[in-house]
Amino acid sequence: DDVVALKRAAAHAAVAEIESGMLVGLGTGTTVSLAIAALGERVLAGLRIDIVATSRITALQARAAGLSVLAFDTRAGVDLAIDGADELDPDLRAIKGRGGAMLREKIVAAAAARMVVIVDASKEVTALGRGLLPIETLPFAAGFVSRRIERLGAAVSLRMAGSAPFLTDQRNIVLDCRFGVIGDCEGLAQALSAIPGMLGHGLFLDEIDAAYVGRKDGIARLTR
Ligand code: DER
Repeated sequence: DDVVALKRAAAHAAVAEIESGMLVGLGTGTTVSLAIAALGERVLAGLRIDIVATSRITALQARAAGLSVLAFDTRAGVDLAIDGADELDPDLRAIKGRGGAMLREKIVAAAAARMVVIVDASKEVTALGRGLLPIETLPFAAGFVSRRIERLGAAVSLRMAGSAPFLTDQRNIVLDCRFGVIGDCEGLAQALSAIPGMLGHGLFLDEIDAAYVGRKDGIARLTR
């Protein structure tokens, strides 16, 4: 349907930025999956790159597309990170984490010389907080961290996978937090980061350098 076409157009636009010799960090989600397919075609046509993946599923998809997947743990950075988002505001701040790989995505985004987000227009918001804000924490800390987040004003729900809690690749749990529209993003990010056991939150306030947005009237390229 046309959302997939919008995602695909944004994905292709970002993949066009990639040059031979780059180490590219790939996020996780359906838009990144479309970027992986586009990247596979460019590699077949002679592009020489290596990638690092932010999740097992992304690594599998990348290998299946014929890409060279390297381990991230031996590296300090990547040249370019390409990732999706759940919400993107006009200042290129985002909420991420619905795909369950946000902790690794935030590390790779921070390690990237340049981070580009690819979204369809449905992800554009005027202010962050329309949907849920994911938090990754240890199973051990579920009750403690939930209570601390509730005290910050959110309704907190443990993300489930069927009848059991969803587990990330790190075998941690995800708390989906509903704050409502967030007035002070920086303040909330600092308050969340101060909670012991809060391993990662979905507020990406500084990481994103550019975004390709698939809109019905074409691709918008937003930069800071
Ligand atoms: O978790 C994330 O932030 C992912 O990037 C994901 O939510 C992006 O969504 P998509 O499947 O629509 O690309």
